[in-house]
Amino acid sequence: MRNIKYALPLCLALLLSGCRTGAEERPQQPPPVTEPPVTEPPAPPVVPDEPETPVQGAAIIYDTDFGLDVDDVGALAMLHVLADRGEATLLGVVSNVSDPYSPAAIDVINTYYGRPDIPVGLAEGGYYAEAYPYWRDPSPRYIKDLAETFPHDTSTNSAGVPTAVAVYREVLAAQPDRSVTVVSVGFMQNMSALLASGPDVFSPLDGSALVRQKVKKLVIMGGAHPGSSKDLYLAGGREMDASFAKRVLETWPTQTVFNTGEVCGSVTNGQTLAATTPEDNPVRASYTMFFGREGRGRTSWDLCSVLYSVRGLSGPEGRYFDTLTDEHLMLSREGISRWVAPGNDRHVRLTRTMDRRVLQRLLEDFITAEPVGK
Ligand SMILES: [Ca+2]
Repeated sequence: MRNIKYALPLCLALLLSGCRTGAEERPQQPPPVTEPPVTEPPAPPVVPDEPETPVQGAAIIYDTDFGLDVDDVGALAMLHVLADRGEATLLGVVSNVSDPYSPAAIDVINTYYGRPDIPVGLAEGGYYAEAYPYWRDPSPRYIKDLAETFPHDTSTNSAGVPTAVAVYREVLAAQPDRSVTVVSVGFMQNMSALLASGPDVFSPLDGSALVRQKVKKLVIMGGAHPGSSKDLYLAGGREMDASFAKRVLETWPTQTVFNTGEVCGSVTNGQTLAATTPEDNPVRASYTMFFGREGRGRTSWDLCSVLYSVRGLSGPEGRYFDTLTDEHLMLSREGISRWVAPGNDRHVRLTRTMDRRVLQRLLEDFITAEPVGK
């Protein structure tokens, strides 16, 4: 359109030589080599403003004890389905078990849902190095089977995988301020190490300042109301080291929402995977390997954390949760937790308002949905 302003002067200048507008007469001779009559510099190449993967919906980092229980798999599947629907963006996944099969198994799920390049990090320190269900013998170790059976490109040698802290710092540094939701569904040594981290190539900020600047909210699956002396994640697992959770509870600088064990303790998921999804679905395979047979469901602790983290208290199906802020969670060095009044402006506790069976159907619909494009 900009060339129009040159059309009239050009016509006037060329009047005597018979300027004509439009296509009223076709030339009898083959036209000369056509060059634009008005010379303008070529447009510079378009440089997109957006990052490579624009964030849609809730921006999520998922911190999981992937391998200890199987609801972590269902919750990761749910994040992918929410991402398929434009409701969430999975920025990174970090494992808080040190088992080297854990990142590879996470990448199996990411690959199945068409997101094979999501950064995956692994906990340091040797904690929980044998990621098997803590109440069982080590035999049903589904993450090893997943990594050895399904497509992925993540090393099963921990030396070839970035640390969880590195993934946290790189992902957070690249995001807008106060935009990221951290979903913690396992142990807390990654978040503790992040808080204690110093400046690096990704950010000049120390860990605490980086979290304060970039994180909107932390959602923790763990604890019980009114308290517990044996909560796995607060007490520090088999190592019984509560110092990681204690640091997070006392110094994490953003609002922290607790999905305590009883909120979704009666809500199951996964029982219809074998009947409704194909055999090459690794979510289905995880549940089958975990239980040793098909058709069994698992408690939806981690899935409820994902639902709240992405959708908040309510969604198209109605109201899922309410919140209470009149107490805060205290943790002793021995790992004994207790909710005590008054509130402290940071700790929020979820309660469930949706009927158990309605919520169960909703979660099952998520984890049995096939990936977009499959
Ligand atoms: Ca978990």
